[in-house]
Amino acid sequence: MYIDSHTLGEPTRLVLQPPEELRALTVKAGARALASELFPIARRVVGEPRTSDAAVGAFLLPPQDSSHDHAVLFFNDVGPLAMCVHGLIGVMASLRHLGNHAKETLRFETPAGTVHASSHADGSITVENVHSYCSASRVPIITSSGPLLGEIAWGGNWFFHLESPLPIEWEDRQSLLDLTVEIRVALEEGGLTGDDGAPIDHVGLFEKMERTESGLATKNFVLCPGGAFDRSPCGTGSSAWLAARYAAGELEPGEVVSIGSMIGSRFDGSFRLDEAGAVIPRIRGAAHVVAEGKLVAEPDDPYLGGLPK
Ligand code: PYC
Repeated sequence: MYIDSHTLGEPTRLVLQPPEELRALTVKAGARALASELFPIARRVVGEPRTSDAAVGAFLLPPQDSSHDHAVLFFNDVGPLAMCVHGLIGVMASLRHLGNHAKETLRFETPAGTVHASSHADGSITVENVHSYCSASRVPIITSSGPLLGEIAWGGNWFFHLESPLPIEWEDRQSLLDLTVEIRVALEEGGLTGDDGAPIDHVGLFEKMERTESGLATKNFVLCPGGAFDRSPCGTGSSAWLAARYAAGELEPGEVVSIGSMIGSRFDGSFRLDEAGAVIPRIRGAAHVVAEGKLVAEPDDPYLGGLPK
């Protein structure tokens, strides 16, 4: 059985009976398996023609460490994601839909580390994400629009972020997509990676943060690994960006930034510092359940493994 939801426009498909092979594995080993031998199973859950290219899948598993309520493995149509904030907000809304109201805050194992998600009385959900940080700033990159400077940051996935040279508007989505794809190719060709040598598979363009009487605000466009853009303001991307703004001296713990997406939906993003001074982002948003269903795999379906990427 699966439950489909969207978090501020970005779809999540939660699969309640994950493949047996995943149940015995740690989340890190499960993510590795989803990147290799179990990838065809992931492709039967997300991506065209079964769902939209933008959808993120989630397998809910028993935790290995019993101090957690669940383990969760996120993936998209090209492989696993170490963490997904919009996905976790969707999982929380789906659990609520199933009648899981027992605890306000749930603790999840993810390949990126432990995260918490809390339901609020107004229906919104806050994810307290993994320690996020900026690993390099003012990184030059050459594009057909000229040289640009960006930052490499971790928010549960690796991001290259830069101030957008283009307006972040729905009508400009093709130009934004072209530019971010070009940047990702330049990152690959330039051998730029995350600290652990992992590919920087997300690219985010952000509007310069505004400080007005009504508060702090920005807006982003985020290219996801499969080539779709995030319809939500990308929670792991927002986490990485918040950590980078703190590192740049532009933001203080507890300040709330309204972070907008391409479609006008908004997360509230803030962070606290832990005992070691590390940035722990908090992303608040809302999700809606849109469908329940059962996946069927007909052996003669030529597109069981999805459409070519
Ligand atoms: O919200 O973290 C997120 C996310 C990652 C990829 C798509 N959404």
